[in-house]
Amino acid sequence: MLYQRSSALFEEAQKVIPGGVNSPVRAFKAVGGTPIFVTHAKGAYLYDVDGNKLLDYINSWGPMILGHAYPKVLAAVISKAEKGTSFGMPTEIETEIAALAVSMVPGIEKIRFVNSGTEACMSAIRLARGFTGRDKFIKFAGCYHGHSDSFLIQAGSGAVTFGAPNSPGVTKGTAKDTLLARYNDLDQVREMISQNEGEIAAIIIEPVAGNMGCIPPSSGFLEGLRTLCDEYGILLIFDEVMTGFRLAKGGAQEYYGVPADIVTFGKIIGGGLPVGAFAARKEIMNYLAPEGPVYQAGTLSGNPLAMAAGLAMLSELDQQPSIYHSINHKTEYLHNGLESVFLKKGIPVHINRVGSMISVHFTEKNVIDFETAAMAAQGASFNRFFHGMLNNGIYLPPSAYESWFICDALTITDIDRTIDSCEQVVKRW
Ligand code: HOZ
Repeated sequence: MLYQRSSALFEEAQKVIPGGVNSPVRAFKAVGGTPIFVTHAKGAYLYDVDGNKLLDYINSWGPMILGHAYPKVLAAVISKAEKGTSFGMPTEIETEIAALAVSMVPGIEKIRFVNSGTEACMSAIRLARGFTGRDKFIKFAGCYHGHSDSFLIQAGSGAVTFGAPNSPGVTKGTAKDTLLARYNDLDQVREMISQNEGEIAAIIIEPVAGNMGCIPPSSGFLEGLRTLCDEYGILLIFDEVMTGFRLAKGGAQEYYGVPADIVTFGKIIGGGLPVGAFAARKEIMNYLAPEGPVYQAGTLSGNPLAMAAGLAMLSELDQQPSIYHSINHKTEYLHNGLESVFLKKGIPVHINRVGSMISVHFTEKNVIDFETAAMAAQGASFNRFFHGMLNNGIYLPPSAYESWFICDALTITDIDRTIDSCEQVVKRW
């Protein structure tokens, strides 16, 4: 495949945009080569400026559960846009989508819309601190909760892809209140809590980690966190930016049957438009301004176009729960197909999968936390695999530290082609 026009556009972009991109992972620095400039997308496919057609396994990093340019989502956005694009005043549709989200997600009674997952997580921590009157929180190495200062401590996703999990610009004062634990290590969390008793406001976690590849919680881990939080008066925050409305209507809380105190959402709740949200029971949410003392605000929060897209997609998921069976089945089919290709060739891989999230780790060991994910990401295997697949028109996340996301527009024929492509790539391994 040729990427001449993408190359030229990348050159131009670098003159006026740092690194030529507006989010680091897109730059292909981790895998090498030229980032691909997209013109449009439909269903499971992306179309680029060089006329290439690519099968998409990132789906805008998660939100395109139904595929790109889904007709009902498009129609909702277009008809809203004709009536004005932003008012900074309340609109009826905000209550409609809030009520729908509250009906779909267990344990939440009120929800506040913001503009991104970063904002949602940052606000959730502030709310937890305000509610408990405590300053510290626990996060897990390799989990990524957006780029607000206190989360950029051993962060996953782009931060670790480029070897900067602790960003300059985060002050020591800020960093001291972020306690760092190993994913899937309940004993360490227990110890940390006892060393900081009465000081920890919250534990924030991606219930399925998706920013160090896909890593499932080990059996009993989420339940154990719940118990510890109850015991010590700590709020449990599930960052469901990737898992919310994707693993199940009610996200990871429903999928694992473990309730959180605060849940955060991102791109998915806006159907792919710039939206985030955080939600909890009334007792907690009523701490938020203007009802309570914890401040949070934004002109574009609850933006009508974003709410229209989110409402259209959530309604579709609510009315057609068979979608979950379908995307999970497709992901399992992909998992089995890829695994048998690698196995036949004797290439050591561990494929992690939960629902419609999946990632291939080139390693003999189970990938259960940041350390094992980082070990698997070393070496050239992922990059070779990425470029081999790309040459065959299959677009995977351009980093070993990112989960792949399956959309329902993907067909079994598409997946068979993906597995065939994998077979061709490993033939030349
Ligand atoms: N860090 C995001 C995924 N985990 C990537 C965002 C983007 O480049 O769009």
